[in-house]
Amino acid sequence: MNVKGLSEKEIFCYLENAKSEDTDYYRVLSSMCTHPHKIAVEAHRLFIEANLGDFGLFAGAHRLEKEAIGMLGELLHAESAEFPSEESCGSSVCGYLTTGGTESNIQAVRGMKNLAVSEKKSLGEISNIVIPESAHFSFDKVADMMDIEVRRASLDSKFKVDIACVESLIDKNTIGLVGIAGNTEFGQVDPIEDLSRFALENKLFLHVDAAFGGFVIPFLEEPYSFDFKIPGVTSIAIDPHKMGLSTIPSGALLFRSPSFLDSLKVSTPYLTTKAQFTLTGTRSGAAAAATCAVMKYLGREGYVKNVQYCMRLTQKMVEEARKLGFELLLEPVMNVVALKTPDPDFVRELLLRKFGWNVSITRNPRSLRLVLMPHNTAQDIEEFLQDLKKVTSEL
Ligand code: 0PR
Repeated sequence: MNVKGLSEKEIFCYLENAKSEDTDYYRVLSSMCTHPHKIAVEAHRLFIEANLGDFGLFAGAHRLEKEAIGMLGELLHAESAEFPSEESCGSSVCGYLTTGGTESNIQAVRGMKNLAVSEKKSLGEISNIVIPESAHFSFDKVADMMDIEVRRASLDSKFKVDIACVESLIDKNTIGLVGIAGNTEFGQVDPIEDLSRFALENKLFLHVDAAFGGFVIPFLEEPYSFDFKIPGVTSIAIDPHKMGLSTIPSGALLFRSPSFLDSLKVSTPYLTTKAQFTLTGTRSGAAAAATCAVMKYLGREGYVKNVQYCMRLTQKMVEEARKLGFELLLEPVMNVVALKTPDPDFVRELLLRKFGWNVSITRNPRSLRLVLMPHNTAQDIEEFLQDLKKVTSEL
């Protein structure tokens, strides 16, 4: 650290210099985050010091968190959703705002584990959960952090989890299943109703990772069934900082039953509240304000427009790529396109080096993965496909 402080001018010059190294999402086709909505940015600024880790001191920010949870619960077809009171939240769906999908997934599995232990479900042996092979790498962290075996079920030809494989992996130590509503690489939705049936038959928990799809699927022309309407679903992760247009860090975790949150509680003797069930201590009240504000501002209609825009771009990408002779791994379900090319890793490198495009890659099979977000434009797609054609014709 420098001994003497720098001037304001020097600091901002330094910051602007650093900022110029960021992409500003120009030619970014690899991100599931985007520019936050301007209303979210303003709300975030207004609540910049609010700490939801000690929400007794920040009653206003906490009220906004509760409202956001209520709106998210409604979106996900919970009968009603609450941030639980000190005692508990009765019988309704409840939850809290997390830092994102990773925290939500970790906490969902931690809840399963704590409840299974209290119900003495796995008798001293290592418990396991069954997740799709396409699950986000946050589940690798779950495996690493908790004494839980993470079993991966293979995918079918449409990149949904293979239901027969899930069934074959369930045994007496299985405590829960995970389904993904909008998987990271393909944008595909797992058969949540089938998973729900297994969960109910075998008395297992079922977590749905809708970190990306949660703000897409409900606004599609033909929405898929993935949420609390399905009886076996016990928890859902949904991220306002992805397609919800809120600021980072904004995730959310909702549980069907308050017993999950109870199982995550630790006592907090010197705070304004008696107990905490969140993973982090200090939490951003700014992100909660941003999420509540942008959801209220856009309303259902605003999110429908956002998803329609991204789906139009997706359609354009698909149609024009096909005209140029490219094939797809699957018909896009949401705004994620998996494009077959020869040597996708090399194509990705050339696209970046020669033309400044950021694209990513699906793992199995390898293909170009393109996420069409609100920061992308129709012109981007035309330019991208021209550049892709040049790169692949040189191979
Ligand atoms: N679950 C799913 C289905 C996800 O797609 C992601 C993130 C997570 C959980 C984890 O969410 P957090 O990163 O909020 O903890 N999916 C993207 C990914 O990791 C996120 C992303 C965002 C990647 C912006 C790149 C990027 O520029 O691939």
